[in-house]
Amino acid sequence: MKNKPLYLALTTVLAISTSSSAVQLVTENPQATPSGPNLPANTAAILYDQTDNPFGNGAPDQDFEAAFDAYDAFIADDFVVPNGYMWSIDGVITVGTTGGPANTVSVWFYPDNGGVPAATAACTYTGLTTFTETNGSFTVNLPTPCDLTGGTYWMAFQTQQDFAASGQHFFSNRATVSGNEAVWQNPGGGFGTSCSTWAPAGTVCGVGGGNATTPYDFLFALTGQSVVPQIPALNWVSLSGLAGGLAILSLLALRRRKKLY
Ligand SMILES: [Ca+2]
Ligand SMILES: [Ca+2]
Repeated sequence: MKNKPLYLALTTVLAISTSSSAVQLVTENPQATPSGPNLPANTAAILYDQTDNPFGNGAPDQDFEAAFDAYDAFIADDFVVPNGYMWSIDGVITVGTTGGPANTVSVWFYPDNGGVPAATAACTYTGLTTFTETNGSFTVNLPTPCDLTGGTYWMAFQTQQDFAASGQHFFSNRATVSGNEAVWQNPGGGFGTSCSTWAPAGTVCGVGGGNATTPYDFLFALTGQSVVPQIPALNWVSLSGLAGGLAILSLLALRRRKKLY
């Protein structure tokens, strides 16, 4: 008991130290209440929405400055484009919490590979500044749409903000799981989890307040247009061209037969 005040004093000194080796980055943000989501008034523009049932926690999804590169992490969650349709995605709405504003954000759309994102993205948008932020929740406008045909895809997301200036950013969790459980990765291993590649965020990586039994998703929505790809209509010019071609082929076949007899 005698040593306790000294121990407390030492931990206080370590906690307030500004050297990068003493800073403790964390894998969850349980106290924070997210702002948003900032869904557009035009509901016809919303292609996909899983911004309901907040879990009350969040996982790190941040590209830190060089001193903390080992902590760079990504989140991803899945959605389904119905067969027979093409989604032209022009925006992403996210819900999160943060210590300060982001410099840029990055968005990727990956095809599915057995319940995790595939190795190669279908669309990549890095270092975007085309967004509005409300305390860690983003409305991102993609500079060019991402066109996806029917199938399962993953939206991956990362903010870029320096810990020294803006602390940590966390992507807020959703208690309900749609499709696959959301995934997370920390390639540099700074957070000390087993997830150097994509793995279920809650039940495997244990970030965002997750544990071994409770899966969760992330809160996000997609905007854009859903279209049914059309086969080009035949017009009179193409029809008459086709008829002319068939007539010439028939004539040639007839002449060939006459020569044979
Ligand atoms: Ca970094
Ligand atoms: Ca999901």
